[in-house]
Amino acid sequence: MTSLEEPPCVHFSVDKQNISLWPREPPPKNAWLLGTLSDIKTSGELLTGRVDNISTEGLDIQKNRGGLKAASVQIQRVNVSLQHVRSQFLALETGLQRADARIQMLTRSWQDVSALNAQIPELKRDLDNAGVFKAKIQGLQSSLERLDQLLRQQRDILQMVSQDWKYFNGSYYYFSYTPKTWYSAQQYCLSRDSHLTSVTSEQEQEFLYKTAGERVYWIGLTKTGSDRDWVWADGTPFSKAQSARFWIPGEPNNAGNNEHCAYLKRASLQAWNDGSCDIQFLFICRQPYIPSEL
Ligand SMILES: [Ca+2]
Repeated sequence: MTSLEEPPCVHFSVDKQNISLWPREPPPKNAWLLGTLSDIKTSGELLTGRVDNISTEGLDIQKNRGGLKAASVQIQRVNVSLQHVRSQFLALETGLQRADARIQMLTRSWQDVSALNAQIPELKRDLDNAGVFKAKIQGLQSSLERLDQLLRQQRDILQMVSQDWKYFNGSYYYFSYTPKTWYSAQQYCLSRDSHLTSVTSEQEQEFLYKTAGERVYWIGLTKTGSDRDWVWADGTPFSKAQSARFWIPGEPNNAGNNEHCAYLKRASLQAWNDGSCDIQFLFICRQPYIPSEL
C-alpha cells in the first residue's frame, strides 16, 4: 500500500447499527495504520456476517419459541394422558391384586377338590361296602321278620295248646272231653270261635283218627235242605266224590232214615258213619290259624 492509495473505509454496520472506527474524515496517512484498519474492516465485515447469521438464528429462535409453546401444550397434554394412564395402571394393578387373591382362593379350593377327588376311590369302596351291608341288613331284617312271625305263631300255638287245642297244618283242633249232641257240640265250637271240623284231605283224616284213638267223635258233617245233601258246618264246600274214601264201607246208610249227622267211628282212613244227630258223642272243633296282629 502507498500513501496514494485510497484509505480503507472503516465505517460499517453491525445488526443494523452503524459503526465507525472514527469520524468520516480522512484517516492519517500511515501505511501500517492503513493495513491495520484494513484488517479491522475485514474483521468487521466478518463480524457483520456473523451478526447477520446471529440475527437469522434469532428469527429462527423466535419461530422455535412458538414451537416450544406448542410443544409445552403438547407436553401438558401428554402429562394429562400419562396421569390418566397411571390411574388406569393403578386400577389395573388393583384388579390384578384382586385377581391374584381370587386365583389363590381358587387354588386352595382346587387343592380341596383334589383332596376330595383322591378320596373318591375310598368312598366308592365304602359305598360298595355300604351296599353289601345294606343287602345283609335287609336279609337280616327279613330273617328277623320271619323269626318274629314264627315266634308269634309259636306264642299263639302255645296259648291255644295251653287251652287243650292241638295244632296241625295251619289249624287248631279241640278234642272235647264231654259228649254232646251234634247241634250242642256245634254251639260249643262256635262259643270258642270255631266249628265242628271239616275234613278235606287224607293227611287231615289221618291226623284226626290217630288223635281220636278208638274214641268216637262228631265231625262237622250234616245234612240240610229238602234234598238232604251233606254239608260242612264251617261252610267248606262238600265234595261227595272226594269224601267217598272216608266213609266206612256201606255208609252212609241213613239207617231208620234218621242218620243226618256224621261221626268219626274207626281209627282208619275209612272212618265215618252217619248217625242220629241226637246221640251224645265227643266232638272235634276246628279253628283255622290266623297270625295275630303285632
Ligand atoms: Ca250209618
